Amino acid sequence: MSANPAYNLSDPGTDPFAVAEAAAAVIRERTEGAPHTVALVLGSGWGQTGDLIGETMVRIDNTDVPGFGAAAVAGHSGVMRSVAIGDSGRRALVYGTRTHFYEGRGVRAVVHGVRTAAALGCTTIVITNGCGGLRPEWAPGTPVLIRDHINLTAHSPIEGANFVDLTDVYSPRLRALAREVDPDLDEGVYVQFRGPHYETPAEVRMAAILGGDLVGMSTTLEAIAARQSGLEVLGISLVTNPAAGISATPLNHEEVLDAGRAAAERSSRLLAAVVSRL
Ligand code: 8IG
Repeated sequence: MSANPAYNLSDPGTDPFAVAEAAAAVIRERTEGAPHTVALVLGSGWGQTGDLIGETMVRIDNTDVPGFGAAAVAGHSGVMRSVAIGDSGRRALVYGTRTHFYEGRGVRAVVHGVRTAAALGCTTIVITNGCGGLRPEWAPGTPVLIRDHINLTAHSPIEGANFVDLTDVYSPRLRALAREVDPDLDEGVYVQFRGPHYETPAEVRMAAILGGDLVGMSTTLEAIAARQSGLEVLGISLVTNPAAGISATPLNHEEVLDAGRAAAERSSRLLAAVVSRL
């Protein structure tokens, strides 16, 4: 189905919102019209959240859904799941993987999951990531609420003269709700770099001067698209490493993955508790 040329997001003649509608139609059919109220994009370290929210009712291969490619990174799941939110009768759509801007497949592919969630009828999107931390007190494994962002990709998911307000991208209401679940949660400003390389120490110092607290390679483009579609956004980062130059040792992808795994349970529990209260 995703091979249908009408659903090719990289063709400028394609309407990305029409592809999102087609994707939502497939998900609706596979889930027999179940009411999805929230979608979650699970980044590094957040993978257990789906199981903690509730029972997985339906699994759908990304390749069966218009506009979704197969997983680009080995070990990332190319499957989306419809998960029961406890026994509320509501469902969460849980994406096991995301398209990163650095993959070069275009911004439309990066935000397609967000637009599909909106087309499906979700009113909230939870965007998570693993990232580098600029505050030395954030040990690897610390979850941090995203208060605001700085988009250093020099791109936007919005096409044409469409001036979307970004005053409160990361919902103050949802941040307050998360802090009810965990009053110790810190907040920070997330800076998206293009990647896929990590920053130099000078770039990390720049991010700090600009007002950043967290550095990563995702999230901001997705959050902008979410606001365009009217979704309420909750953003949470898992600090998996001190950003380059913040600690004395160089970054190592294996260490980053280990820290994510070690912290996964606490952060995933926290997020599942927040979703149950949405
Ligand atoms: I996990 O230190 C993870 N992702 N840009 N910098 C950037 N992305 C990251 C980092 C980091 N850690």
